[in-house]
Amino acid sequence: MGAGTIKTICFECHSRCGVLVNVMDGKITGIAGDKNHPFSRGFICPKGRAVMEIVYHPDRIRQPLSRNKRSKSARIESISWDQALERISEKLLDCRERWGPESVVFGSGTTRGMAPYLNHFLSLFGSPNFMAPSNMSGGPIVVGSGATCGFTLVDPDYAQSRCMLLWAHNPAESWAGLYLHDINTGLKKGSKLIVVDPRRTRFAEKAGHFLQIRPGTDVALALGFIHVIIEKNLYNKDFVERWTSGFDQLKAHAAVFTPERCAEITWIPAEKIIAAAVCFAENAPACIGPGMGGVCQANDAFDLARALTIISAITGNLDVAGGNLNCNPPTKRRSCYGTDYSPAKNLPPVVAKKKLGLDTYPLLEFIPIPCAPQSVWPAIEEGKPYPVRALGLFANNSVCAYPNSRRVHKVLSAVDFLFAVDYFHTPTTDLADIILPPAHWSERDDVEDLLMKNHVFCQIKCVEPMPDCRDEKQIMIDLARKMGIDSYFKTVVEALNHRLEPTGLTFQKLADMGFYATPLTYKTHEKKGGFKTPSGKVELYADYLRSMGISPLPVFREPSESPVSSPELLTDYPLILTTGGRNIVFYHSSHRNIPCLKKQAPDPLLQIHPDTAEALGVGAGEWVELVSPRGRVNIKVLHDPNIHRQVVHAPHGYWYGEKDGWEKLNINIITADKPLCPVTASVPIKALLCRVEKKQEV
Ligand SMILES: Nc1nc2c(c(=O)[nH]1)N[C@H]1C(S)=C(S)[C@@H](COP(=O)(O)OP(=O)(O)OC[C@H]3O[C@@H](n4cnc5c(=O)[nH]c(N)nc54)[C@H](O)[C@@H]3O)O[C@H]1N2
Ligand SMILES: Nc1nc2c(c(=O)[nH]1)N[C@H]1C(S)=C(S)[C@@H](COP(=O)(O)OP(=O)(O)OC[C@H]3O[C@@H](n4cnc5c(=O)[nH]c(N)nc54)[C@H](O)[C@@H]3O)O[C@H]1N2
Ligand code: SF4
Ligand SMILES: [Mo]
Repeated sequence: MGAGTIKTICFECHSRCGVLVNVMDGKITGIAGDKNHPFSRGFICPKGRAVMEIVYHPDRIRQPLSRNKRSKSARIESISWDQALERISEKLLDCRERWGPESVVFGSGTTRGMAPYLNHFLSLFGSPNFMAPSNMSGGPIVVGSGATCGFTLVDPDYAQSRCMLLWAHNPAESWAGLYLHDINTGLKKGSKLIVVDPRRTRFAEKAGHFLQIRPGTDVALALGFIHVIIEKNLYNKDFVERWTSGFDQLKAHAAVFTPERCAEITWIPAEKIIAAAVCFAENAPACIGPGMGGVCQANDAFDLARALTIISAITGNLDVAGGNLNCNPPTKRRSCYGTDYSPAKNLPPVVAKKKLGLDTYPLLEFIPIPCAPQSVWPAIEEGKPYPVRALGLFANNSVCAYPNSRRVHKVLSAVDFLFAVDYFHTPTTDLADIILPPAHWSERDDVEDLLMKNHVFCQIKCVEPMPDCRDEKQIMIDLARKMGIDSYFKTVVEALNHRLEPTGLTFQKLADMGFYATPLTYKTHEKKGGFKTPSGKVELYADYLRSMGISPLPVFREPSESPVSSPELLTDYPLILTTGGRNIVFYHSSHRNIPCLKKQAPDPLLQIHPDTAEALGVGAGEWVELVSPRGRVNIKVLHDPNIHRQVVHAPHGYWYGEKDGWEKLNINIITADKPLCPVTASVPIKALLCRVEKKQEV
């Protein structure tokens, strides 16, 4: 590993592009995209190219640290790995003894590889509580489409499609490595493109149909699509007859969502809605690309995922080439969120049922996704439904990433014991009792199957970890050993081989191959005689949900804060705020300290129509205050003549480089965190109200 070129995959974001990493004298000296990677095909983005600035950054945490939060000085000290793991071990064992294993929660931010190894540890330790932001990320799609057709909508087959519908999704910034090649292949072959977004994104520019939607009204638009498709007799009769249940109820339900009514709700002209729906229905095979955050951060996220699945179903586009594929990773039950690791599937039912959030969101017992942070906070704040005493956070800057940052800050300050694993200090590690330094992706071996369709990829270590930084899998192995959890993995290779067992490959063999793929299959329902749903059909009307108090049909509900549902707020907060559209140079709150990336987008920019800005007396480039009923943050004005005059957009993840930046620059200071989707606990951070204030001269 001293020198040479290593073919591996980049973990700086979800796309996991194939990369070739040059190494000299045990150090990374260069990186390039790998043209032979089946998805990214040579693409590499600025984050991937920044690998050397990230790995060799002077601020990288390089030793375990301890902080005595209870002492006045709260001084931070270096300690040995043995001391750090001893303290964590003692604390976790003590919590288990005194308050039960469920009083220990492990959390991770967006998936950065550790979910299976953390879940496996929790299963053996006895806690059902793995926390992740799934409720505001892909979770509602998985739950909503799973409840409707038995698989998830997240695998659109763009390259073979004749019509691509990007719904709240801007893959040019968010999934460039994974999807750009396929989308461009589709476009080159003449595929139609429909974009549903309040902002005129790069793909909206190219789209034949751009539906500029009022934030938070997506379910109404989706029901409008269904209405048009049924009214115009454009649905796939054969599929509907054979493979769906409840078509008549759906038809009656959608009947009132006429294009005119949808136009009033969504602010999209009726003719545009009709034209886009007709285009989708007439150009099969057609696929829907649902935004992972765009669709999932709404008060009706479950219903939106259901409605999108229904659009795909009634047009005959489920599980067909060019439609929305039904993919199973080759690692099967050992995949990233596979059931072999899931505490819900491995713990005795009475313990599994204690998973935080299940009392309020019972459907999540059947389609298990991690605990929502907002279901964990009350357990720390008020001991409800039982106390949580220890929290371990892996790759998660909760304070900045999660809505209502002040509350998150309070919660993390209040928990008895917090340990955090991160490359860099953040407002979250600032609250930790113990901080552990992980190996960077270029310094560890791993496998990846999440969102990789029918593929599993190999990530090969390029260089040894910085002295005293450690592969997180090794951290778990060392912790398990200290805690006497004997059945945990003994080596990293054993853990990786375990993941790969269903493929019949060892890690070493996969490393030689780079990746392994099973053949893509279509129309599983025809082979298996049905869909994996209670009725065996696509549940257009899901009768089985009624007993859980959930509407059998997708229902549109106004966002909780909107010109319609809270007109009393409009005088003070006249603008609609949507947050968190991705920028290719950053991953959430990460990368703000990487000079070559920071200089490309140094400040948070508020997209606002120039007329709106002018009426407020604020000019382009001016720092203003963005105010919601929950607080205020500083942000810089960016004129966007293409955004609606009453809508503004603010990016998330800014905090770095300014004292108390997490309170001054971070949009989540003013977002709301009450879960409003009654099924998935999704939080509505894409449709709120706000106002813009000129900054007072000081
Ligand atoms: N560079 C980069 N890439 C990332 C990430 C990152 O932080 N940086 N994060 C990753 C993660 S964890 C996730 S979950 C995904 C998110 O992936 P996506 O959800 O696809 O995120 P975006 O690509 O920003 O697309 C969301 C789009 O929704 C639009 N939008 C906002 N409000 C609404 C609304 O009410 N209705 C509709 N229809 N559209 C709306 C926004 O304008 C935006 O263009 O991105 C992943 N990729
Ligand atoms: N307002 C608003 N807020 C949002 C969103 C939005 O659209 N709008 N999107 C939400 C979504 S979809 C998500 S998924 C969450 C994401 O939430 P998080 O994943 O928590 O995002 P980050 O803020 O990037 O925090 C990740 C931390 O992990 C560290 N890190 C990176 N890689 C590794 C690694 O391999 N190991 C370890 N140990 N550390 C690592 C980084 O240095 C960083 O400090 O944010 C959510 N927050
Ligand atoms: S898009 Fe960029 S950061 Fe994401 S995997 Fe590809 S090169 Fe890495
Ligand atoms: Mo996410």
